[in-house]
Amino acid sequence: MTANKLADSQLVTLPMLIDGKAVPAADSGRTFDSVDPASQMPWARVPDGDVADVDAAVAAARAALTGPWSQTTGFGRARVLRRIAELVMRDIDHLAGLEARDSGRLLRDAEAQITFVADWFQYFAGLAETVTGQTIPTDHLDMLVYTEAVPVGVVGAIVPWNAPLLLLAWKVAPALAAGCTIVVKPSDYTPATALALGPILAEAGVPDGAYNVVTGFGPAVGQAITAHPGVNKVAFTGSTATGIAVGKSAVTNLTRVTLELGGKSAQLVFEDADPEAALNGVINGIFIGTGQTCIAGSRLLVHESLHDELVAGLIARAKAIRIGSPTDTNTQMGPLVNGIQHAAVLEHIAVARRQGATLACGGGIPEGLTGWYVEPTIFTDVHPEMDIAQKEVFGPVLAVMKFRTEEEAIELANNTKFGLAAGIWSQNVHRAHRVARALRAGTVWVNTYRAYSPAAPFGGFGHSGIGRENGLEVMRAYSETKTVWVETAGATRDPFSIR
Ligand code: TXE
Repeated sequence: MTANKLADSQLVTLPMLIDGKAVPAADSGRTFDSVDPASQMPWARVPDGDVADVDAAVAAARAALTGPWSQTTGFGRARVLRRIAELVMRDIDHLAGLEARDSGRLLRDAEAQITFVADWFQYFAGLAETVTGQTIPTDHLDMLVYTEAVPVGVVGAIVPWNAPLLLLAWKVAPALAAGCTIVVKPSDYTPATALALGPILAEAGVPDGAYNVVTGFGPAVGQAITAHPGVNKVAFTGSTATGIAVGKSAVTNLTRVTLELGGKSAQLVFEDADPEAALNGVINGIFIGTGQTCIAGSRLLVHESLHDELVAGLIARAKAIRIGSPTDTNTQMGPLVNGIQHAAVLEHIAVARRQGATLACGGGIPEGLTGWYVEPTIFTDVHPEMDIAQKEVFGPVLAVMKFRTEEEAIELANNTKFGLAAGIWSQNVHRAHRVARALRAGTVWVNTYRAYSPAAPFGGFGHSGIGRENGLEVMRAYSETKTVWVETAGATRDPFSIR
C-alpha cells in the first residue's frame, strides 16, 4: 500500500494507553504502521491490539468508574474539564501537527479543529456543574419523587479518521462530564491524537484508567469493544455499514448505542439566493477536508434559472483550488487519507461517468504530486437515482441537479436513505423556514453551511444514525435516569392494591 518505507529507526513509536500506562499489545506484541497521506510514507509504529487489550482496558475503566472518578463531584469534574481545555490550547501546535501528519488534513484546518476541541471541554465543564435531576409532582400527597442522572458507566468510543480528535472530543467531553469512564478505539489510519490526549487528561486530573486507548483494527478491537459485557454504552462515528454492525453487536448485551454515520447532504440554491454567498457555501460544503466529512454537501440542487451561472462559477473556483501538502499554508485541498479511499473515490467517479453524468471538471489525479490526491470534481446532468446522487463518496465530488419548483427541490433533497444535513440558500425568509421544516435532516443551515457549536445537537435521520451528539441533549446518552420514590407519611399500605 505504501510507495516507500522509512528505516524502522526513523519511525515514531506510539504505545497504547491502558490504566494510565503506555503499553504494547499484550498478547501478540504486534504493531502496524500509520502512514502520512501526503508522502505515502509510514511515520509511526502502533500496537496492533486485540481482545486481551480490550479486556484490560475495560477492567481499568470499570475500576476507575467505581473508584476515584465516582468520588469526584460534578463541580470537581468541571474543574478537570476546564483544565483539559487549557492544556489542549497549550499543546495546539503539537496536536495539530500530529493530526495533519496522520490524516492529511490541512494544518490550518487541524488547528481550527483543535480550538473546537478546547471549546467542547469548556462547554461540557459547564454541563457537569449544571445538569440536574428533577423533582416530579405526582398524584401522591405522601411521596417525594425525584430523578437523578447516573453515569451510564464505561463508554466505548469508536472514532474514524476524518476528524479524529474533534470527533473523539464530542464523546470524551460529555462522557467525562457525566461521570463515565472511557475506552477509545481510534481509526487504525489516525491513532496519534487519541493517544496524545492521554497525557493531557492525566495532567488535568483524570485518574488512571478513566481514559484508555486501544489501538488496532475494527474487526478485532472495535468488535471486542461493542460485544464486551463490561461496556455500557458505545458511541460510534463512521460508515453506515459499520454502524449497523456495531449496533447489532452491542444489542446482544443491551449496550446503549449512539451512531453518527454517513450522509448525502443537499445544498438547495433557490432563484432568490445571494449567488456569491451560495457559491462560496457550496465550495465550502464539498471541498473542505477534501470532501471527507460526514456532512459534505455532496449534492447541489439548483434552480434552473441559476444553474448555468452557478455551475460556471463553481468550475472556475474548483479549478483554482490549490492542491498540495497539508502543511503548506497556501494549500486549500490536501490528499485523501489512504490508498483505499483514493481508489474508492476514483471508482465513484468512473461509475458516475458510466451511468451518464457529465464530468464538468476534475475527475482525475493531479499531476506532479506524490500523495493520494484527487482533483476537485463536479458532475452535472445527474439523475436522482444515479449512484453519484445516492451513495456517499467521501471525497471531493459534487453532483449537480436542477429543479423547477420548491416542491421538486424538497422532494429531491429528501430522496436518499440518509438525513444528516442540508443547506438552504434563499433570501426569502418565508421560504427558508418553510423548506427547513420540510427537510428530513438532523441539521439544516440557512444561508450558511458547516457551522458548529458544542451547544447545538448534531446527528442524523434515517441511515445517518441514531441519537444526537452535543448540546444538553447528549448528556442523556451518557446517563441513566434513576427515579427515586420516598414515602413521607410513615404509613402502611394495603399490600394487595396498586393505589
Ligand atoms: O470506516 P468504518 P472506514 C465512510 C467513508 C469511507 C468508509 C470506510 O465512505 O470510505 O466509511 O472508512 C472501526 N466493529 N466513512 O473503513 O469502517 C474502524 O476501525 C467496531 C464515513 O474507516 O466505519 C474505525 O475506528 N468498530 C464516516 C471506525 O470503526 C469497527 C467517517 C470507523 O470505521 C468495526 C469515516 C467493527 N466491526 C468513514 N469495523 C462519517 N460519516 O463520518 C471498523 N470499525
